[in-house]
Amino acid sequence: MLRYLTAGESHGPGLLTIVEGMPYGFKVDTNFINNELSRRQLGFGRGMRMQIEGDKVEVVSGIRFGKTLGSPVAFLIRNKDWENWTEIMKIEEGEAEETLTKPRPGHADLAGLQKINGKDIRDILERSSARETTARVAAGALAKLIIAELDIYILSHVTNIGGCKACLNDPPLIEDIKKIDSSPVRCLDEKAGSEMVEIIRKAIDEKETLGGTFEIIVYGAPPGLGSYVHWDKKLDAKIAQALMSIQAIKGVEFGEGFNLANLKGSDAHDEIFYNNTKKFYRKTNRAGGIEGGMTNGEPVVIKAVMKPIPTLGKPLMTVDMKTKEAMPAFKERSDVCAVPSAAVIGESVVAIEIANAALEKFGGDSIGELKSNYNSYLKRLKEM
Ligand code: EPS
Repeated sequence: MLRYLTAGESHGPGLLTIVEGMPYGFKVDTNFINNELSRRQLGFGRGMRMQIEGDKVEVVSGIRFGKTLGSPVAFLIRNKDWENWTEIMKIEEGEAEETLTKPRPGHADLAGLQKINGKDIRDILERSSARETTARVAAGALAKLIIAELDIYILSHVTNIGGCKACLNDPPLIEDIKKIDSSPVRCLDEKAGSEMVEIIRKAIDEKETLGGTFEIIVYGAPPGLGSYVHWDKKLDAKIAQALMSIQAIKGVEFGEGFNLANLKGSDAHDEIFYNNTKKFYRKTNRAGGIEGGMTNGEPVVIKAVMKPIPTLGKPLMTVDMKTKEAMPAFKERSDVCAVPSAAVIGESVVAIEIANAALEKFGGDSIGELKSNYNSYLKRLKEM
């Protein structure tokens, strides 16, 4: 099992992640990890911060001669912006010159201060910031190395920004990733992509923000990952939790998802077929590749919705914590739309859950052991 922990404040010295449970012998190319980090930084609608940062990992432990040792892998990602925040985010004893006391509706600000009996919203926002997801994408890159060895691949693409929807005849395939990444909004439908850019431009002018939806597809997962036995091992539940933990994500669905409410039983499921080459298969994938908390051998199809970022250029009304007077929330530099980045983060956290389910089922302390266990499982499936 992969266990990971992230640390780091948005404007502190940097972010850290420790990933425990990576088996021995995985080749780790830091260029691949850094490329994942830069994919997370892309997207039209990001704020000035993304022009300051150029996220890169420094390997602190767990890798020798380019391969994992089986010990915890630790990465440090420095915040370039730190040099501009050394006073506000000073580590040594001291006091803030200015405290933030006007909580932004939609952020962790108010409930966070209430929770810790705090006085300065900065003590909350520095950690609740989505900057933290950088460390998760670094961890997700390791998970992608595990699943790639099992021929499992994952993609994400943006399906809606601010009500502008992508229209695709067929679901994207792994070979479409380059094209998706080259769109300024990571949308495979070029026409919708251009419209999305325009509505983001309009939102910038109007000092607004926009949310949207993205889809994640996992190709190549064998049947049987996850569990029909334990509530906390059901794969759809684990994936939903992982996605819901990404800042600003408000909903997750699998396959037909909420549309299942509109369908009859006979239209809601996927009939089972068999032939000698494909073995057991379906002609439809309304379940989104998961039945009974386990993969069923079809692509895993997940959608998630991100709310519009709550830091607004024209702030919503709030109450000053000090004076209790009604006034506009504080504002600071932020993004206008980060759905394309959220999709990449979604890929990373889903990759971690799939890798975990695979490690749980196939085990192995080394890459060789994992693969041989996996291959014997595939062989057995073929014989069924
Ligand atoms: C964020 C606010 C912005 C975003 C940030 C998340 O940062 P800043 O306040 O420095 O302008 O750009 O995202 C990142 C820094 C990142 O790497 O994704 C927030 O409040 O959540």
